[in-house]
Amino acid sequence: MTRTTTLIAALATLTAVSATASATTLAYSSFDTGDEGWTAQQGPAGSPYAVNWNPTGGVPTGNINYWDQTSYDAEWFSASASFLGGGDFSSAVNNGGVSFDWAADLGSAAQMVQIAFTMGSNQSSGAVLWADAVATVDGHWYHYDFGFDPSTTWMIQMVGNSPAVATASDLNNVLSAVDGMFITADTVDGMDGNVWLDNPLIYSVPAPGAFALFGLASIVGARRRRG
Ligand SMILES: [Ca+2]
Ligand SMILES: [Ca+2]
Repeated sequence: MTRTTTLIAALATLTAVSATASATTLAYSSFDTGDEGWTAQQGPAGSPYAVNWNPTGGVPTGNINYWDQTSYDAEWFSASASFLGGGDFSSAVNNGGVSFDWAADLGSAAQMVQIAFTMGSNQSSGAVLWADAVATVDGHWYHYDFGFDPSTTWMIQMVGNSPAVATASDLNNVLSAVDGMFITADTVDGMDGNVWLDNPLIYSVPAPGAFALFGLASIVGARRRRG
């Protein structure tokens, strides 16, 4: 029994190390010490509004919050320039995605939460790439994760064109030159709804390395030799 317990503990440690080592953070905001320059705005060219920073609450703590203050306009959380960095996230296409923790206290019966990326948003060659997920609206935190691959239906609209389902080539194109990232911050226009955001993350996941498997084999081998 002692041996089994020890082995399970070793496996748990190995799994934790493996998970930590395998995901590469390309962009991240914890909101643990401030709003990190995020705002809320009516899309790429819209007016920015300040968001509230909450030092407590969140996942596990520190988050930003937007309260819908304008009628008839939808607002999105808008990523800061420092979050976007150079704007090249193409290494995560077919190999990563974007995730965040999100909460809302007011919404429709089939509320959607949307994530959108813009490229060259003020140029004739610009594009918007977006995806939606059905949201749970009960004031509690939920985690949303959108893979940069066919597991998520990404839509694209190039300037002057109709929306279309995005191809891998489209994902590569936009995600190599991102100049804006937007997440739903207003669920019901003109009503007193609150939306909260924490842990926006763009990540890539390298193919599972042989190292973790090798380590596992070594542990099992060592146990067997001792037995
Ligand atoms: Ca946080
Ligand atoms: Ca509004």
